[in-house]
Amino acid sequence: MNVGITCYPTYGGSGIVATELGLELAVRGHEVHFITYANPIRLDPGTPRIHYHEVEVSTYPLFQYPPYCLALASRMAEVAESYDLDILHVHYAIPHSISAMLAQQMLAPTRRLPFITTLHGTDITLVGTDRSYFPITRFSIEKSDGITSISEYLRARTVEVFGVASEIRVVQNFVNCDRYYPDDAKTEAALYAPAGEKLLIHLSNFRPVKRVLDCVRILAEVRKSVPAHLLMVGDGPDRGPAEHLARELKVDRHVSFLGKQDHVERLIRLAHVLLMPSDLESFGLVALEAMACGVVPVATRVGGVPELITDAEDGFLEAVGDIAGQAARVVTLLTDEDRHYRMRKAGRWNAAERFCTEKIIPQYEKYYQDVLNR
Ligand code: GMT
Repeated sequence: MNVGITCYPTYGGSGIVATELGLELAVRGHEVHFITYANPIRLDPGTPRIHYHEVEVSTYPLFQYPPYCLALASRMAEVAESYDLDILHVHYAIPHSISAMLAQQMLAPTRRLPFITTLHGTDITLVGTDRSYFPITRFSIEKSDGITSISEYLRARTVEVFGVASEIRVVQNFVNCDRYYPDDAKTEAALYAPAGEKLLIHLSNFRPVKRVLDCVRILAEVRKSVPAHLLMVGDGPDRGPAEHLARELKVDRHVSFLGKQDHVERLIRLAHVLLMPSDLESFGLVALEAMACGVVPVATRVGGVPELITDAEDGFLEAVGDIAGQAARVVTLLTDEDRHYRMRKAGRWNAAERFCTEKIIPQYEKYYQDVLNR
């Protein structure tokens, strides 16, 4: 199949899923064309059967807001025609599905170009419910030839909020278990924890929904009973406030802010526990990546997270903002080796059995075929 993929190419779960999906499809023999404004972060354009088409957005003095959506639509139509695309798969509803719809209409006189929209979360829960984007988000969903969502929670929420009547196929997030694997010896952990402290890790885009300040508060609480060090991976608006809070709580020596990192799997497997204290997660890809690496997540009981983590079996789920509760779970994991061992094994098993690429990618391939056959 010739598949066109559009996503946000910078750091963020939806772009990561789109990129990893494209790479996996290419391994399975499909020709994959990324149509984005920059090279997606985890994409090596030298990979066989992977093609990258940059969307250039020209600016003119009249354009206070350069019309990216239109430039993208033009490029999608051009690529679809030149490379005989069978299908477009866009990740994140706004504005990608509107551009796909325009490209489809541009080509309608000569060829069919169905498009699938994958909903990732904030496109529905935050952006989509913003009054100015609500009608266009609903319209973009209704006009898609196929819709997938990354969790049952997000499917139900989309139906509830937008009253969408079309089928939404749930295709959950996935992880490549050959790249995300445990390192029980944690050989390089000493780089960050020279005195043998236990390592906690948090990875995100540091947006308010991630509650990164809670990570610092949890560390301060944990350190009252166990020596621990926190790795903060990623960047975004709440990084400054988190650094400030670490100084205020006098734990700044015990937190490393590492910024954006390309090979997160190398860092995740060094840690004992992952912190994901989010206000909302439609799935929580990073918790899945951690589980594949044998790192136990302590997360909040929100959105689609319970579809991934079974409380007290392969991770812990606590209430949003309950610092004492989350810190207590971390302390249990850092002090009870047997428990930690059982839970990290259960997490790896869950990741490999239910969410590995071999299980999930065929679901996308099948869905492409279903949409093409309609
Ligand atoms: O908030 C993020 O982590 C970024 C966001 C995105 O769309 O880039 O992530 C969403 O998509 C991920 C991949 O499908 C999901 O695993 C995340 O749970 C989801 N984030 C939220 O729902 C807040």
